[in-house]
Amino acid sequence: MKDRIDGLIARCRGEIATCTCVQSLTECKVKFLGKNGELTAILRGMKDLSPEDKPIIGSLVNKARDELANELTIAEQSLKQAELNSKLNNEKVDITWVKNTDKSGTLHPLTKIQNLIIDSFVPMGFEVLEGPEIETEYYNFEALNVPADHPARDMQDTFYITQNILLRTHTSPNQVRTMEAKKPPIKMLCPGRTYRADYDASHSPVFHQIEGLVIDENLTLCDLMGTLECVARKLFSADTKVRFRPSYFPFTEPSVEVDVSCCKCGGVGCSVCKGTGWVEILGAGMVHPYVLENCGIDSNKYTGFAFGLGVERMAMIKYGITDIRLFFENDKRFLKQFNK
Ligand code: FA5
Repeated sequence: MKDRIDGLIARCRGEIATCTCVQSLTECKVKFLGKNGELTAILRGMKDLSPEDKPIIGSLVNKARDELANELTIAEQSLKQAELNSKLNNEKVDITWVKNTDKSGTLHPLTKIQNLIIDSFVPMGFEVLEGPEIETEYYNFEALNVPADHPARDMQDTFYITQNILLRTHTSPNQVRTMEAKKPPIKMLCPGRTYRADYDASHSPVFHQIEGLVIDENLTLCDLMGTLECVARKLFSADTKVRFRPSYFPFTEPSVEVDVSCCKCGGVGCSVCKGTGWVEILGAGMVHPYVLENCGIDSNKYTGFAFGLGVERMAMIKYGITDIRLFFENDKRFLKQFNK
């Protein structure tokens, strides 16, 4: 019996040594130590041994089982480690790898139009500045000659944060901030996001404006008209007609609204221009003397003009888009069209 046990141990060790994966090791364990394994069969046969042999063989079988179980566990651990090492080597991830899909991002059409507008003004000597989107009532209204009870406040439906803090309804507060910070001559452009409680096909609660301000001696309405005509022709086409309509803004006097001939229909009338042949692009005017004085600028010495231009409106006219909401839906099929 002892020889049988020694033979079993030797065979089991031989098989352990040839196992190359955890699966074959498990099969080896079942074959020798399992419920129907060879060592269990020897244990079962012990009932036929003499009373003297029983404890001797029993101890040999137990010793063989403990030793083989231990060797199987050690072999299993080292095979598992080897399998893990090979997996780690074969499944390396190169986090610096970039897939070349030719699907690089592009500028949003509104960013493109904004850049185009800025590029039309910069050669004329305008510097580009920025201002806060969260404003005080003072900068958004009061300093611009719109006191608390002024009916003009109803022209711009305002998102208030507190009683005195609001989301700016236009970029005009930057006129005041610039005039407070700089001495004339001033020639600035301020692009930025603006907010109003508006929502329909041509009004969005978030939209973009570009403010322009020029302050110097002897400026007149003709300087304003010439500047805007020149830019409108650069942005649309050389034969674009520009129309100035009298208007009202509390912070400019006189005030105008500026229309350009519809570039979709050439002025005949279509859905973009609502059949009129004209589309409004901005509000403008000569800076009101009260505003100059509010900012510490001598209104007897200096005059100036300002304008506020709607970026979405410009993009709609240029691309013939009839619903402003398309700009904000992030539908790639829409955005892709401007990627040429
Ligand atoms: C103003 O906001 C004045 N601050 C403009 C100005 C500046 C006048 C300097 C004089 C001197 P108005 O409310 O008209 O004006 O807006 C200017 C432009 O912003 C409009 O012509 C339009 O193109 C755009 N706009 C206004 N509201 C919205 C809106 N809800 N969605 C999209 N565009 C809008």
